[in-house]
Amino acid sequence: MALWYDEVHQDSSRFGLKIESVIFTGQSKFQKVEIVETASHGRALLLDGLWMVAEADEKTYHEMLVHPALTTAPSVARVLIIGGGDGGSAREVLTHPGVEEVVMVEIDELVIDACKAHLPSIGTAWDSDRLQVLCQDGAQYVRDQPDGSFDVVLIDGADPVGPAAALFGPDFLEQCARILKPTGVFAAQAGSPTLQREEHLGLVRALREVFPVAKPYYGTVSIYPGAAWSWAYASHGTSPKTIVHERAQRIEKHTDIYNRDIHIGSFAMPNDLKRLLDEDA
Ligand code: SPD
Repeated sequence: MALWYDEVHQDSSRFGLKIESVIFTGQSKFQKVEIVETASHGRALLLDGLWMVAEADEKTYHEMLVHPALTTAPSVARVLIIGGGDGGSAREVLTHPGVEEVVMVEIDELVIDACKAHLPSIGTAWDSDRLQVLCQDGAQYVRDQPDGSFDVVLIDGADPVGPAAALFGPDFLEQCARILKPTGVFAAQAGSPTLQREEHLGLVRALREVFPVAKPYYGTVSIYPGAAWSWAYASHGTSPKTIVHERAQRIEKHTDIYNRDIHIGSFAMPNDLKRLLDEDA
């Protein structure tokens, strides 16, 4: 009898993958952590039964979270990642030689330990001497940082339920704006523009309350609800379209998804979302 794991989304839709074997299962004080071998997507991580990352499409997610910010921020010396316990975002950030220090703050040590042990293809930069990993509450960490202390802040959290819910609220976003340098760039995963439309719009609107520049951008991640996915870019003035070409050109040599055409195109919006966000349509 074949084993299937389904993510049930808001009691109205589900996405399932056939499982070849369960590699790891554990319970932290925050959530259930599982790593499975799937029939179609390689190894995958689930938190509380929700698909977080799979080897087959993690680059569509991590490259698009990281590189629009890292190719447009005027300086990328100090980068903060909140969440990101599988190590994929840190790996992509560290491909930029201008990055001097990455601080990654993941609340759940079990996620890091399980991913280090069982998803080594994703977290390939754990040993970098430019990476500092902290296991603590990311929201509290951000509150404790001085003004203007990071060039880039990336939010690589789960969806806004459970431990990641605090990462979508106005208080947290205000704190992120405060710890960014004046030219700094913020980027976050921003949910499904179809199946999580209210959460997606809510995050963009909340960002617009605290940042002069706040733009959603779009792509696909096949294991996430609806497969259509989004991220949000925000800054005190830096534009997502002002690409530092020398930096982008260098990373395009190794990226599977990201390139400058994808970068610019991902900021195109369908008319219905433009109208809902009061943009000209
Ligand atoms: N629907 C799940 C969205 C999860 C986004 N972050 C996943 C972490 C990958 N590093």
